[in-house]
Amino acid sequence: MMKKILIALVVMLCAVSTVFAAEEILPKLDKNKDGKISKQEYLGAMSGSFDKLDKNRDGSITRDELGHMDKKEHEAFTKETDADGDGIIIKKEYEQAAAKRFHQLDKNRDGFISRDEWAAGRSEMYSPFALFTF
Ligand SMILES: [Ca+2]
Ligand SMILES: [Ca+2]
Ligand SMILES: [Ca+2]
Repeated sequence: MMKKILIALVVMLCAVSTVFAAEEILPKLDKNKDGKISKQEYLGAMSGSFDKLDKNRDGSITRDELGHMDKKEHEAFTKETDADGDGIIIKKEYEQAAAKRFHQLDKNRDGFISRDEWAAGRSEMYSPFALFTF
C-alpha cells in the first residue's frame, strides 16, 4: 500500500517537474552566498543554462530548442545573443551576450551584481537571462 502511494507520488512529481522544466535552467546565481554575484558566478550559471538549452548538445541553440519561448520572447532573445544574425546561437555568442549583460547589470562597475542592481535590472530582462534567482 505504501509502495503504491510512493509510486503515485513519484509519478506526480515527475509530471510537476515536466511542467516546470524551465525551472531547471534557473540555478541560484550567488553560489558562495556572499550577497553579490561575481562575474565568474554569473558566467558560470549562464554557461550552464546554455548547456541545458542546447538539448541535442551540438554546441548551438536553434529555434526548435527554444520552443518554450513565444515569438516576442524569442525575438528579444536572439536579438541580444545572435551576434551574426544567422539564427543560430553558438556558445561564444551566448557567452559574449552574457558578459555584456553582466556589465549592464553592474551599474556601479565594482565587478559584482548586488541585490539592488539585480532587482533594478531584472525587469528589463527576459528569459533565460531574467529567470535566475539571486
Ligand atoms: Ca543544439
Ligand atoms: Ca549566430
Ligand atoms: Ca555592482
